[in-house]
Amino acid sequence: MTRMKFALAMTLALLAAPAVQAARPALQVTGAWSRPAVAGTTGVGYMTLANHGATADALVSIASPLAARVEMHASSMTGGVMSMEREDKVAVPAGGQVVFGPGAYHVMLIGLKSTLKPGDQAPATLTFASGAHLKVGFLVSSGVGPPAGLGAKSR
Ligand SMILES: [Cu+2]
Repeated sequence: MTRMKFALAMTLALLAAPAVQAARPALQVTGAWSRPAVAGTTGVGYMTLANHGATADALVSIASPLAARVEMHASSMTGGVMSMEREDKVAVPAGGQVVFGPGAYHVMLIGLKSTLKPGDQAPATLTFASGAHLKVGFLVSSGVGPPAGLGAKSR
């Protein structure tokens, strides 16, 4: 009887373990959105990137089947002029988060192979310095702001 209860408890523990891990991965993307853009032009992507793990990581590359090339950019204001620069990597501190939003870090989908229409999901794969990969879908808004109800933090 006791032996059987133990076996059952072990089975339940083993079944539960992967579910717990899947519910809270170390790296997580939330509020990923994009703006409408015509094929052949450049699209933009915004998101919040969180690192729940105890080890610092960095986003080092992004690829999308919808774009010829994807870059990480940082916007900055210098002398009243907004400019942007390509970043080779974006650090995501342990237990911290990085916000990609208008006027800050953003993802550039260069050479769009198809038009991004409101309601579309632009798929991309994020690659981190640790070797981790994350799949993300940038939900295309109907205007300049994030899609309604997305809960994207755009700052
Ligand atoms: Cu840019």
